[in-house]
Amino acid sequence: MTTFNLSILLSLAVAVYCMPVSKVTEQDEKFAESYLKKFFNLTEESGPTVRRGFSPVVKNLREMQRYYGLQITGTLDADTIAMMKKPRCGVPDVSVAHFSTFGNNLKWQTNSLTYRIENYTPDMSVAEVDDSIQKALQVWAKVTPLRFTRIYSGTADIMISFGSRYHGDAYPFDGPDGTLAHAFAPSPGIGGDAHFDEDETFTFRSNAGYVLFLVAAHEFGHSLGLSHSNDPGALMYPVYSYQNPDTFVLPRDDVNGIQSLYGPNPSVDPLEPVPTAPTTPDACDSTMVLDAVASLRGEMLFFKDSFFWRSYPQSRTPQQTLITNFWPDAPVDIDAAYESRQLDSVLLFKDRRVWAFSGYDLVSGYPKSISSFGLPETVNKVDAALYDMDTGKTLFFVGSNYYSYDEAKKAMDQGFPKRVDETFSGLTSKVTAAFQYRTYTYIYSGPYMFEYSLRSGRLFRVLRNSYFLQCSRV
Ligand SMILES: [Ca+2]
Ligand SMILES: [Ca+2]
Ligand SMILES: [Ca+2]
Ligand SMILES: [Zn+2]
Ligand SMILES: [Zn+2]
Repeated sequence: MTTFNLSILLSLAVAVYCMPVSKVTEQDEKFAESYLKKFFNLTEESGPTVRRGFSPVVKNLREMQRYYGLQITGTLDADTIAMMKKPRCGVPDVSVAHFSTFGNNLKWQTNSLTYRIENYTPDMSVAEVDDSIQKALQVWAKVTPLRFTRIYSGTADIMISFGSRYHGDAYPFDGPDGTLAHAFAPSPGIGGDAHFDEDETFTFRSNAGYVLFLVAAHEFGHSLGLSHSNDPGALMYPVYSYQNPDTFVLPRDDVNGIQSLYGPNPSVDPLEPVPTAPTTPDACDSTMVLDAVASLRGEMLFFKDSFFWRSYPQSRTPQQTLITNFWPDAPVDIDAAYESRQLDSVLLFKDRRVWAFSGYDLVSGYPKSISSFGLPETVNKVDAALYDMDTGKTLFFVGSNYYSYDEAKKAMDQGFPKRVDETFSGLTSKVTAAFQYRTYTYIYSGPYMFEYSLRSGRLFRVLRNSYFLQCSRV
């Protein structure tokens, strides 16, 4: 019999990129080992190491790093530990593609399912729990023929309960954070059931705890037969991230997953507008226009919609993540970004505002108005920003002009704005993003990237955005 342990690991997200290369403690090693055991099927009786560098731990560690798009080092580096400590669901991460199911077409044989809420959390009112659970099931009902009926006694297909530590199954919870909840794949008995860790603080819609609706909608995906997805935009991604429950729309990857099991909803009113399922930006889309690009401590950050890719110099596959997973207070769909050496921060621009983040934290005093840089009131948004390491100046691109800001003097330079094509030859349309990398200046215009030497003004090459943002699809 197959039971699936979906414990959710939630823990404080520690700063990832800004962390100095910290020493891995013995505690971290133990933590990592139990993480790999839980989620990457590391078995205890894996036997002695046969070949150096290919011990079961290293193999599982590499698998985990590949799954999350981390740099595949096979060692417990700071990024890997930080990812392991993020709040997540406890179902093992077995898929190497986007959505996945539990295999053998494990699904309910009927479209009419019952659910029962066995007990309540004191964190929320009864009405709020009822509403969260009902809405979480409707997420799936909207896109499938599945229908859910609530019962108040007896055994339902989906039994829902809150409990802490040992709570009657083989998968005890772990106290605050770490595991948030777990659910069981479709089958009689415990199959379909969803358990929530009472040691967490659940909320109706606030980010001051874990939004029950979001956790429950994810767990019900398991109750209905979905396993985890490695699409960072998917509801079935193992790591918890906050979203506003009022505007939540089930992402395309999850819709594809659940419809592969149950088919589409036959009773959709063709006249009723259906919100478009959000899709995750695809590095393999050669027509994609990036929102912004910035360097950060030798890494490259590529922003698009609610996501960014983070590229390590030595890694071939950039890691894609939600912007808010990294910086909960950050805007999405940003206009421009740059790294300020002076502030030791990354600055994100959207409309007339700018945010500065040092590590995971919003720098105090931000967000500010872009006029704090001396940009005129008539500028409604910055199209791109570029920090020039040689001169310590930041260039702000606005329409066909650009401004130069002196980071040390904290003042706009005289003689600006200038026309972009005065300095950057060959650029015929608007600048959409810009950054410097290894002494070259890269100016994006739509899906094209122009490589310059800023000092000589010489244009070297015209490239596609796939030059740095590599498409990893085989
Ligand atoms: Ca059941
Ligand atoms: Ca927990
Ligand atoms: Ca832009
Ligand atoms: Zn899960
Ligand atoms: Zn349980």
